[in-house]
Amino acid sequence: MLTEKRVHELKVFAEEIRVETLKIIHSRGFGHVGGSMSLADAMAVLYGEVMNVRPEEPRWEDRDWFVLSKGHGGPVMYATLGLKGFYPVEDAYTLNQPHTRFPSHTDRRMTLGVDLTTGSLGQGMSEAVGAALANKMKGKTSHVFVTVGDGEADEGQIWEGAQFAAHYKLDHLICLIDDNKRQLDGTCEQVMGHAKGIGAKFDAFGWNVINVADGNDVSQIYDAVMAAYETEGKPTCIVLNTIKGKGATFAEPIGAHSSQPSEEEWEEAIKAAEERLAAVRAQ
Ligand SMILES: Cc1ncc(C[n+]2csc(CCOP(=O)(O)OP(=O)(O)O)c2C)c(N)n1
Repeated sequence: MLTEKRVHELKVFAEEIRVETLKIIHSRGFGHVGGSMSLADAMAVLYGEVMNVRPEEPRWEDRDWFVLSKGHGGPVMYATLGLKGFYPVEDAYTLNQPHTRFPSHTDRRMTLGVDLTTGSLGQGMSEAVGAALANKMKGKTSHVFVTVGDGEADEGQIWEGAQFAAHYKLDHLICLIDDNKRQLDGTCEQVMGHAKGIGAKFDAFGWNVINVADGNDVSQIYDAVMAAYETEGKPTCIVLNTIKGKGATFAEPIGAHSSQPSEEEWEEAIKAAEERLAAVRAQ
């Protein structure tokens, strides 16, 4: 279990990630705010506590890998990696602009700390499965984390990867579902429902499944990852019950996917996020 002090530090880290995510997207004026902000707490736990990475040596052989299969959430990854020290976070205030190293969707050739390239939904799952199999064949004990959107889980490629991972008993593969209930065109229920739920599907595919009641709570996320570490012989899927746009004043109330707010709305949102960061720091 995490100490109270660590929980506090991770909460602060999550709010720092939110502030920077907003500033990064603001530098372009528009982008995927909703699906970036819902993941901030998971990113804080992974990069703030759990993952073994070396910012000074991004391609270190024994690192834990992270694959943002929902590659449109690039900004939350850039904020996290910047705050972690892979590069000055301000470098990412060039999001998706000419000559940037920070494209809207994550690209391993462009950004330090990005392990695999994503953006075509579903593909990151296959990539993560391949990385986990390669690690296993090399006898490595490092973990591969992959984040999949609940809308992204409509892709057939997710389920080919899921079947493969269970068959090859990839117990060092951990998939986090950002179950924020919305995708591009509306709610997941409207567009393509998951019948008995995404967790039930992964269970049927032979995975260990852990449901996290509050997927924006760092302690609950951490406990789930620790339970996944204990699981042998099968991969784990952690279903994070999250809020799309969490912490972005213009996006959270409507669960917006992509946002292009006015300059006044941007200023209001960044101010609110900075105030929340200060409040969490003072707790
Ligand atoms: C193969 C493919 N089809 C369509 C898209 C366009 N697209 C980008 S994001 C998105 C919705 C994804 O929804 P979800 O996975 O729920 O993302 P989140 O709500 O977590 O941001 C779509 C359809 C894409 N990137 N790749």
